[in-house]
Amino acid sequence: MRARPGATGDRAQSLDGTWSFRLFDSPDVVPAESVAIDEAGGQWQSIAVPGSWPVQDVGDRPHYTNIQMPFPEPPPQLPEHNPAGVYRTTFDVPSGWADERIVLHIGAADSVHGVYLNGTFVGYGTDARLASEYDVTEAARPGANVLAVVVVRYSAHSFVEDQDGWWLAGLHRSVRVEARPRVSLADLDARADRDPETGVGSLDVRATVDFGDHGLALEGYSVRTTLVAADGTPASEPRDAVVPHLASKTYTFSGHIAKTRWDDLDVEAWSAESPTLYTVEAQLLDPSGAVVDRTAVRVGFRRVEIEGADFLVNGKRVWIFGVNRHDHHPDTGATVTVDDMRADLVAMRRMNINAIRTSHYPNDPAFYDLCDELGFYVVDEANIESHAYNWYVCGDPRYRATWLERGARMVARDRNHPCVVQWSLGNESGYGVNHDALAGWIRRADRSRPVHYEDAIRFSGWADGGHHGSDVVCPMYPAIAEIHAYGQQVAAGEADRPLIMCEYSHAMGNSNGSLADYWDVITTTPGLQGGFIWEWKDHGLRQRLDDGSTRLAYGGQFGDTPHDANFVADGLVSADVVPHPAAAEVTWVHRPVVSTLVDGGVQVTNRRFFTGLDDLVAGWELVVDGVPVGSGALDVAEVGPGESVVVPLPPAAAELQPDGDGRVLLTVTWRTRADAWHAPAGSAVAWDQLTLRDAPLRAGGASSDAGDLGGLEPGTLGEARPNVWRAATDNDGFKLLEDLVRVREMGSPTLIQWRDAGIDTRPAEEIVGYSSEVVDLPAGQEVRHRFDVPEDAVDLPRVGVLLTVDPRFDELRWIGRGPHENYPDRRRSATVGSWTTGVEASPYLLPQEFGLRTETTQVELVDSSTGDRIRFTTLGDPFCWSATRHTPAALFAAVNDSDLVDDERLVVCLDAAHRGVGTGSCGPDVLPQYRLGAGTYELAYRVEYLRPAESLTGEENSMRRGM
Ligand code: IPT
Repeated sequence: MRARPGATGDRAQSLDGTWSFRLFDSPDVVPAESVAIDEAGGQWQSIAVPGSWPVQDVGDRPHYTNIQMPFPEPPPQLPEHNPAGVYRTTFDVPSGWADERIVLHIGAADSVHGVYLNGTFVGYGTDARLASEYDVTEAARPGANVLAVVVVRYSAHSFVEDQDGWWLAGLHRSVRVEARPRVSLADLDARADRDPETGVGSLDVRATVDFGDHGLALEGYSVRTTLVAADGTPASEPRDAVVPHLASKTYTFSGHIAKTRWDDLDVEAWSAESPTLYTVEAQLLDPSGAVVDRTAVRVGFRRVEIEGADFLVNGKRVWIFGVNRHDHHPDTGATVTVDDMRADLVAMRRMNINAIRTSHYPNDPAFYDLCDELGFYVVDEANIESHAYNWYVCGDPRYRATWLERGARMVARDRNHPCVVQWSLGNESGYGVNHDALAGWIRRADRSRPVHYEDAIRFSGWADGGHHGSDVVCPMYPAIAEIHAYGQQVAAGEADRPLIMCEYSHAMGNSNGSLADYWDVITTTPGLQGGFIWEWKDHGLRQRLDDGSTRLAYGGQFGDTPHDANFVADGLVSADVVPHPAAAEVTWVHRPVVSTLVDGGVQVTNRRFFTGLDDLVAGWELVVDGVPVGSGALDVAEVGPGESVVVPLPPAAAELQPDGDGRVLLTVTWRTRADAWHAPAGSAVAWDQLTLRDAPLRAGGASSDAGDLGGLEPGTLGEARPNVWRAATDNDGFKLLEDLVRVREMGSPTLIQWRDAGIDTRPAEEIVGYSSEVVDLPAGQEVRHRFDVPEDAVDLPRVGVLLTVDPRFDELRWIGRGPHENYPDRRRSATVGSWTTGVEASPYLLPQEFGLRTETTQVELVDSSTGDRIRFTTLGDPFCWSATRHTPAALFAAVNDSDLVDDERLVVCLDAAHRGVGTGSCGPDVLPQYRLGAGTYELAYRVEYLRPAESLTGEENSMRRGM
């Protein structure tokens, strides 16, 4: 494995495309003739390379497991049924390659593979997420060549590839052949550094020369190296370095490595905010001075280091706004294109994400190029996860070399990328001698980056344990109280490593509760710098059903067993990269500008570390009791990195009296000034809603000349019945995996407790005390519901009513938190305002509660074709509500969103209180302050029926006058 890029132009030939393929039940029954030069018959199919075969309909299916292995045999034994695929293709060796070495590059094959060229066995590769290269010069022939690759689904290596994801198989990354000179630049290791104090850059280039068949090095070769800026201008004079050779001093000879160093470079720094790249060009010169090989790698000048308990990039304690990412595509499985990867990064930057952990293996090589260019910090993770045999394999000497090879080959491939800021030893593999061996190797090979490994600190202690295995404290799914306590240890001098959560805020279904609460603590506690949300994307795989329709499927839906169902669908975005509602909260929590209210105006703080805010423009909006009453541009002078400035309040806001009735809010929004690679001009990247007058939200008065419910057709508006059930979220408990919860104590037991108490089936009146009062008004009704939640029914999902409405009401307008779905513990991104939406479809792959809006004083159900409206206005506290086409019972009964059918009615829930969502599917359950305790709850509202003549604007104006 090497960092030197592959050959291009007429020195390379891509073998990607359609190959022939045959599937066998096991490698033992693969006939020798299937890899022979003249293949003898049999049923061959066509298959795409690169591609995962289980998503190509060739007779083997995808299989999903999380921790458990897909088969029962212990390491290193394998199941009898172990599909093996034989891939065949042909290619021509051009006549111009006659004097060259010919190398076959297999981008990645899952699990292991053997290679036959023209019937000759040329090698065997064992890492499903790194390339294997074979020198096939001997086996290749001028003209036509027959290549056969046997790929085996499971191998002894599967026990260290037990990541939480689909077991796919096949040649899932690109394959090519290339010509290399007989004497060549085997590798280029370019170490770029920049002193953050002085701004002076240095570059250390080590070019390794391969003398091929010549054995002992030839004399007189040299390497000429030049640094080139992004615009193509030279950033240094070329320098020549002699390639050492084995003369008399074998004792001091350290390899055919030509070393060149610059210590005084005037270069710009690379960071995720300002990803300036340079190119190192290298030429290999023979003794006559002729160029016999050349290559180029990109570098970025930056320094990462740990100082005290701070992880520094260019001297700054940056925030890690991170996410865990797999290479996944709903149609092609593990095969992703550059466009797919770019689409991920675009959607990530829209959420202000600046860091990625390549969970849990080295990603496609092109991914790192994109991260270098676009600006992301990467924790690069070795392809090692022995989760099912957590404590066994990591100490097994039979796997020692595997550990080293996987980690060392990753470092060898990715070391030149400025985006890589930490090396990870892998994921969830216990902590054993094999880990320390790899950590030792990495620390010697690359002193410029810290080592990261979660289980080292999990089992040996955050403050003082696992130092051999991890330079950072990188726990998964800790409680807020735990990370806070660690920060206290840092403050007390009892701990000295930065804490960056390797996984947190599990995005499974309706989730990411308390994300903002995490960040309240992270930004105010020493030693804490952020973390990586689990995870970026749902791993749904598109599946064609018998009726011709398609759905995104999860574990078990291919008939795969054993499986872990929808635990594979836990992303911030769907498999098709459609953001889930929590994306807005993620964007807000990571926002690059924070606006707060201070004496004298609005304080604007630039949370970036290296760049100003010139690319953004600010605007303000004044909101009184949820109704916008004015807006404009906010004039903010230059705000340097990390700086704050105070700007005066807009006059309209400054004129307001601090005392008085009605809540007055000022929303400050920062938008992109021009089109950027990640978003068009005008996209909101940061916002804050500031409270100018902290009075209770008032609701609008009764509509003056309308509101006669008698005007509604009978049956339009159903009766409001008490309701304490919500279609359980994945965080409430796994409806498809109850055994996992009961036996393995994974996920949250709350759903089981609810079901045991019959909360999903019994009438709400049996669970809580309930009474209601309805007063008919000349216009509409006043309705008051009272709920008494007894001590033994605590932790209810919700307390409120459910009513159904004629489905012709298809638009929703409200005054409250929005515009996106929000819950009590995931709503800081949702501002109080006046919003409109259509009736939304379920956003989650596994149907569950969705669509709530909190802190609402008024909601209208609108018939968009006639303009008719049914309006609910609070008579007391603001309420929560949702209006969807599904009852909680129907959502709970459905197992895939493709099963959902629209209800005949619009299903409206009005809640006095609603439980938070938390992250209990993997991590802390809902915090106490977002749960529903025992006691009395009231929900009171006026309900009116309005016809089109009474325009909302008129009433908004009357509310404004009442200010
Ligand atoms: C942990 C894994 O690291 C990750 O791959 C994924 O499984 C995630 O959490 C849950 O979705 S495993 C968990 C048992 C802590």
